[in-house]
Amino acid sequence: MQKPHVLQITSYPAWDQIALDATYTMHGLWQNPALSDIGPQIQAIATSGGAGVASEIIQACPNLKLIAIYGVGYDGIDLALCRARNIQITNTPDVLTGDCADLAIGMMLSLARQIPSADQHARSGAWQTASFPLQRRVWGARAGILGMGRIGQDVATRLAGFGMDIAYSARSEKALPYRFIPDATALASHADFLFVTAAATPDTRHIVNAATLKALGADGFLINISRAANVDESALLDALESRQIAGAALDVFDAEPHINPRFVPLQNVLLQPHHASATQQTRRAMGQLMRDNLAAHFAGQPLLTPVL
Ligand code: 8YV
Repeated sequence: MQKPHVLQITSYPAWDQIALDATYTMHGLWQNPALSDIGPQIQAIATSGGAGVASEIIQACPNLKLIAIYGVGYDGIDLALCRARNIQITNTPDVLTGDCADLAIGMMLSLARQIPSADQHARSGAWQTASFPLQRRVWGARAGILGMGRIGQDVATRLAGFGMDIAYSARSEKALPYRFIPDATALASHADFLFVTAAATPDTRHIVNAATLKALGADGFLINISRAANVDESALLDALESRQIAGAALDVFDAEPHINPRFVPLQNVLLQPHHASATQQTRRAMGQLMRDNLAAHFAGQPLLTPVL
């Protein structure tokens, strides 16, 4: 039997690639396949949350029926186009929730307690002549969570262990033991630590902007593990440079993997390479779920985790 043709947008760990190659004829986009030739053969696309799929690629594949995402975010895909073309989409929710929440907590602690600089202080010998400066206490502080989906809720559960006063914004109030503050700027005024965990949609674009940052204030920290589009990056850079906010910890950037050079000299920012879900265990589970969705599709079975 002929193996189905699958267009692959990004690279995967070897264990996934071996399994995909065994089952499908994979066409890596980075190998510059002539889409005008192979486009009509492509029945599915495998991509990642960050990479998505450009609409021109979808248009070049007239027989495309499924886009399987290795990741939870589907903001990089034109949903209206897929709906109109009857193309289904799957993602990998749940399996990555705990890792994303773990990194958010790690980023909060690293930023507030300046753990990377403290390491440098001990490592460099600077400790022999000077104590490390006093830092900001985390436990008991006020947290704001912008976006109370699975990841936001897992962040909240962890923050409760730090005795934090937790509030959140979401499209609607949820049956949760935290204060609901619908407006993002009002949430920022409440927060010492503002976590951005919302899925990126046209409605959330730059939901953290100059006004939100002003409300967060000189003692407030921003932690973004969602998508760069949720934050107005140039307003954030202005706020960090002028110390209008205390600091930011970021896992996502407008031009990632390129980082705006204005971030580099800032001491009040912690920079992370979009790796919230990047543990061995979670990436294995994400790869398995993506492949299970592909397999279900080609077997004519219900998809495990459909978005569309
Ligand atoms: C991954 C993500 O970085 O889940 C998402 O939407 O952005 C991340 O978990 C990505 O999908 C894997 O490369």
